[in-house]
Amino acid sequence: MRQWRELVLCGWLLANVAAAHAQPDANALFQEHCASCHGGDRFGAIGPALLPDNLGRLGKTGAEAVIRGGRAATQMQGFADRLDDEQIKALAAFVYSPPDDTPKWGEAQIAASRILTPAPPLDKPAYSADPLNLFVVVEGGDHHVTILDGDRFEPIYRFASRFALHGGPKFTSDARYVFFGSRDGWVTKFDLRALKVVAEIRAGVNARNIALSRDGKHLAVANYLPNTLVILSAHDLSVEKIMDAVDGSGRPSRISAVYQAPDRDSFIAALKDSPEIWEIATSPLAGAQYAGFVHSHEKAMVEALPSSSGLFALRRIEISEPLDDFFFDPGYRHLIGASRDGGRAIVINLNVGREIATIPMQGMPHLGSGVSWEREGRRVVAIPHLKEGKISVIDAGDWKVVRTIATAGPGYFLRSHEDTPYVWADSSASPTSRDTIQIIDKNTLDVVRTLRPAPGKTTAHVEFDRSGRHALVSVMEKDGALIVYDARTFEEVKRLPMSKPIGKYNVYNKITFSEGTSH
Ligand code: DHE
Repeated sequence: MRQWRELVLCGWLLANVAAAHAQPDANALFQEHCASCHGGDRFGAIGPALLPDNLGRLGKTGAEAVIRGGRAATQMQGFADRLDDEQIKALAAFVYSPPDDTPKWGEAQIAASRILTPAPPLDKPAYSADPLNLFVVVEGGDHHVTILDGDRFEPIYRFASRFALHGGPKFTSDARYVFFGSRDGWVTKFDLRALKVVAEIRAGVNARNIALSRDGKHLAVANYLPNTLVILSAHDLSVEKIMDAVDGSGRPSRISAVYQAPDRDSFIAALKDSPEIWEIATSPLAGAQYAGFVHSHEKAMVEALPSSSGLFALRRIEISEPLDDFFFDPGYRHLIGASRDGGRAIVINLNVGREIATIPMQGMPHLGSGVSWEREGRRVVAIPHLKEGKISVIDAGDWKVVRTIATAGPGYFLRSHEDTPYVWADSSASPTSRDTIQIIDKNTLDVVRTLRPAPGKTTAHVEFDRSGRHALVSVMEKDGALIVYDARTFEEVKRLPMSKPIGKYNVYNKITFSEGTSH
């Protein structure tokens, strides 16, 4: 009897020790604690999608910190009182694992997500500031957007955005509306006159960015998940077309970004996994011309979609390798894309649909951040590098490197304006000088001033006001700031506290497609 009791006790002890060392069931924990906000499939609900691509740079340690302590100013509460360290680690690893199923996010799901909240009619703006000199500031720290008066540098409105907006917002040419895209695929239409969100829709599960057609009628959304390019009506965000991202030989691909090419009346999309670029007509006339643009061997690749009218006709441009991150010359005749290995840039003439030059550019050029101007009678393009402390200045006529300017460190963004003699550059990709902004003379190409607005803090992304007289710089930290500089004297004019202001966009510079800013 005693022996039998000892055996039972021993078995009980062993089972408990084993249980104590068993790996926590991350999926069960997720369903219990997270699914109600983030969706049982992790594709997002009232909370953001929790998939590796959506979480991006947060990292597993960052994810653990959020699960443990929550996220300030959001509904995300901390779980430190309910979950132990091992369970938190298991959950962080789980959200960084690929999903079992490819998300189904087709027309029905997209359409069902649409929310319309029209603003009452207004004759004039709900504020006294110059509507063309507003800044739209995306604050990534607590996922808000601030609308800033660009003359007084005072916030006039602040609202909660979707989680993790990415890429530049896109403005209608009359400055009335601005569109935002989030990494979770949400598109938001905001009325800049009424200061109100008027429509939202979720166009994908993991999106990259958005683009608006020249006539302001169509909005394209580039998706990683699923592999689609979604075209929405810019009027009410209803679905106009879903294009499966499949290359000319039938292989599926992610779309890494979509750009507006107003002078061509088209969208240009980069395929992430295929050596192919898409041009999609945003007017019937542009689409009808595609057959004329291409060489005879390319004709078969021009697909008239969805009708003979030519609207949304697709033109495939075959290239030698997949390219990311595009810069377009003024007029949108040429596109420059970065090679994956970061060692060169490739120039494509969009009219003839073929590569015309290769520019050796070591150190991962960040072409999307290029700016251009006239220098000594020639158009030049300046490009920062993400892996080397330098800026390449290229002649846009012969595609030769005119000068390589040494900087304090690798950086993300460049900015200028027609009415300033300078280009402003950051070194935010540098571990040692990420707090440094350098100002370069557009004529001599010399660095004329180095600023450290907030020593030790990541400082990046500049945007000029409408007149080019002020430059606004972001201290990209949670307890960050927007700093207004006099663009002639480089003196600080004002410092506004903000929550990681990752980007700011001046309405006038955007709608006029200023050569000194991104499009
Ligand atoms: Fe961006 C624009 C791609 C990481 C902030 N970023 C863009 C665009 C592309 C791009 C293709 C142009 C789209 C547009 O404006 O319509 N970004 C990528 C990446 O592939 C990369 C390296 C990795 C990724 O996770 O996607 C990347 N980007 C970042 C960041 O980590 C940044 C600094 C902070 C963040 O919150 O994501 C960041 N990207 C930005 C900003 C713009 C942008 C602020 C708009 C710049 C502008 O002035 O227009």
